[in-house]
Order: sequence, then C-alpha cells, then structure tokens
Amino acid sequence: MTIIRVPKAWKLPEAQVTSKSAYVNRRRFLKTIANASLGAGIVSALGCKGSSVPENNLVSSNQALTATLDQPSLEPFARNPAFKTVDRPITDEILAGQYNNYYEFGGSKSIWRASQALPTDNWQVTVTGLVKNPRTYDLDDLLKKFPLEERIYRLRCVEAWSMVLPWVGFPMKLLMAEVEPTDKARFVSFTSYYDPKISLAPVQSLGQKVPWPYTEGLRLEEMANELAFFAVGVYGEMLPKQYGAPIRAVLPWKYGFKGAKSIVKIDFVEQQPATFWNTLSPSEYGFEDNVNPNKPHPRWSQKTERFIGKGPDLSWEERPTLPYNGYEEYVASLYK
Ligand SMILES: Nc1nc2c(c(=O)[nH]1)N[C@H]1C(S)=C(S)[C@@H](COP(=O)(O)O)O[C@H]1N2
Ligand SMILES: [Mo]
Repeated sequence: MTIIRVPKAWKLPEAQVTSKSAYVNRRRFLKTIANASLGAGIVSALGCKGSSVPENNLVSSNQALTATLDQPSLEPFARNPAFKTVDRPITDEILAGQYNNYYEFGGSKSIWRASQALPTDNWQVTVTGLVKNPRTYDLDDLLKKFPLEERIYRLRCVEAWSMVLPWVGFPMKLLMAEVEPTDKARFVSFTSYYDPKISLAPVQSLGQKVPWPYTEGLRLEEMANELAFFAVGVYGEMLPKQYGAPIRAVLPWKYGFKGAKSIVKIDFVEQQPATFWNTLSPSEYGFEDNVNPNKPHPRWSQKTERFIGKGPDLSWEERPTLPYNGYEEYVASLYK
C-alpha cells in the first residue's frame, strides 16, 4: 500500500456535533480561500481494482471546483435527530467535492471536472417492475412528494477510505409505500444514467468488457430499513454532479459502491439482479457486502480505514473499521 502521509497530527474536532450553521460557516470560509492552492497530495492506495496509481492534482481548491459545488439550496428540510452527529466531524465540502468515485467519468478520484458533462435537466426516474403503482417521476415530483430531511452519515468505501457527509433526501421506504411492491418482489435494482458519448474513454483498469450502465441492488428488507436513503442533496444544497446528481442511493452500513449515483431506473424484481461490480469481480464485490472489519477484501484488509475527513489539507487518520460502519443497531437483524 503506497500512501503519501500528510504530516499533520489528528486533533479532535472542536465539538463532536457539527451543527448546520457550523458547516455553513465553514463552507463560507472555504469559499473565500477558494483560490488558495493547498499544495498537498494523497495517493489512492487501492482503487476499486487495486491499482496504486497516484492521483494527479487531487488537492486543489479553485473557482472551477467551487462553482460545481455551488448549488441551489434545498431548505427548508428537517434535521433528523437520530442522525445529527457521528463520532467524527463532517468532511470538508471542498475536499469531498474533489474526491469521488464515478467511473463513468474516469478511474481516478478527480472526476469532478469530467462529471460536469452529466446532463441533469428534466431528470426522470422510472419506477417499474413488480409494483402496484409503476410511475415515472420528474425530479420535482419527488422533491414535492417526500419531505426532505438531513442525515449525517459515515461513508465507507471498499477501498478503505472514509468520510462523513451531511446528506439531504428521503428514506427509501417512503418511495416503497408509494409504489407498493407486490408480494412477488424480493429485490430492487437501481440503474445509473449512462451515455457513452459523455463518458470518458473506457477506464482501462476495469478491463475489456464493462457492464454499463452502472447498476446496484438490494434485498427488499434492506431497502425498507430505516437507514436506506435517497439523497438529492448534500451540505444543504442540491447534489453536485460529481456526487451523482440529481438523485443517488446512500446505504451507510454498506460499502460505498452499493450507493448507485444519478439513478434513472428503480426496478422491483423477483430474482437477485446483476450488479456492476459484482459482474466485474464477484469475489471482490459481493451483492450483499456490508462494512465488515473481519471480512478482508481478497486483496487487502478491512480492519482499519483512512478517515480523510479532517480538513482541506487532506490529512487523515487511521481508524478501526466499525462493524456495519457503526450502524449495527439498525441493521444487524437483517443478517441473522
Ligand atoms: N453510477 C455510479 N455510482 C457509483 C460509483 C460509480 O462509479 N458510478 N462509485 C461508487 C463508489 S465505489 C463509491 S465509494 C461512491 C462514492 O460516492 P461519492 O463520490 O459521492 O463519495 O459512489 C458509488 N456510486
Ligand atoms: Mo467505493
């Protein structure tokens, strides 16, 4: 594992609870230093396919980047008291906005620029398959129909880095109540937007045959869990494109790859659906993978993670991986 260590001691945040106003202030601060070059560097240790290729120009803060993060506010929304805080601070917006996985736009973390090609106007999400009320929703329908709430969740990538993000969205179970899956439905499949014309040249590390579009899936009991969330925003505003605008799945007890971005189709099915990473490499990316320190990835340990949320200088702290990413009380019963 090759990592450039950024020499900055980890300090506990001023407060465990980062209030909305605190991060909004932080955000203003970050925007005022938007032109400062932060000059540090970090190397992606693994990559979903285990490469140790250095990330180029990862740490930067410039106007083009902050412009991508400047989105319409989603307020008013409730702040769900159950998810107001976790045991670590919210990741800086400028950092999180330039450290993304979105393979449609390239195989590095620095896809924020390329992902701006994603066309999000007049977005529609089709809910289909084994449901009583199939329907195609405009994004506005979804925003009007479901009360928005903010939830601060840990995010743990299978590559062993982690962040904390303040999502805005609605629980998946509310959509289920609307569309009413039939008794036959046992799984759900999410399909991400895909257009080979706007995506980058094929990511070489993925090999020859890549099963686009990106798909992911859940058992229906997982989808109905309290934690399962559709995010339409982050940091109080609509999702920037690099996060998977305008709607993506967030499943905080599972590895990040389960959270399909830029969803265009939600399909209720009887059989376990094929998924992108599972099709590419079934032994490395299981359909039902949950964050689990005791189940190593075939090519690396999952015992610890690199929490890269400390600040815009990209310093990070190695922390023990939590079973179910710290959400055991909500989800352990699903896996008895
Ligand atoms: N469509 C699509 N969704 C995706 C991915 C992707 O490459 N394409 N990457 C996944 C992975 S591996 C992770 S860790 C998260 C990253 O989300 P973030 O960039 O918002 O932190 O998105 C997931 N959803
Ligand atoms: Mo990931």
